[in-house]
Amino acid sequence: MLLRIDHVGVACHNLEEKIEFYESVFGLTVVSREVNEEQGVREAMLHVADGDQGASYVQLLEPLHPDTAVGRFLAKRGEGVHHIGYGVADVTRALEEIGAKGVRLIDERPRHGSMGASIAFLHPKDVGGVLTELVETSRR
Ligand code: V0V
Ligand code: CO
Repeated sequence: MLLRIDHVGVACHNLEEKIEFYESVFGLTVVSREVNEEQGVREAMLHVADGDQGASYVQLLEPLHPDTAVGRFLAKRGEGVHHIGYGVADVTRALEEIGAKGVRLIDERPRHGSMGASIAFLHPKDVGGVLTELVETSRR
């Protein structure tokens, strides 16, 4: 069901500073920047590699407000890995299959994600403490 790791989401206080860090230390390139009001984030995707099933990225996340998912995470845990996003062929179908196994779905239906993807989150408490995102890449 999981095709690949699409991205690793990293929470940070200052997006521009972290972009500069990943560019200068790892030589990564920003391929997309977006403000996602629904998710409460300003985010950037940095391309890591291409594979048979698609590309993989680091997603840097800065909260739009303290009272958001990433804002609360930063207050509680500080900067670091926030979630893992796995590529799936069909996010609606994956949600049905995973939900039927008793894993709590944060999103019952897909939301808008970075670069036109359809995304949905699974509750970290049911995935061994890992906030898990399903990503169906845009066909465009
Ligand atoms: C919170 N918890 C986490 C966690 N965030 N555990 C692992 N990884 C995380 N990232 C734990 C937290 O320590 C608490 O456990 C418990 O979950 C409840 O957390 P809370 O502090 O009450 O925080 P809430 O109210 O923010 O709820 C947590 C969830 C929330 C995961 C339900 O953050 C959420 O709905 N996240 C999904 C949306 C999201 O993260 N969007 C930002 C990325 P204890 O302390 O009680 O044991 S947007 C994105 O990736 C996009 C757009 C994209 O890829 O395209
Ligand atoms: Co993400």
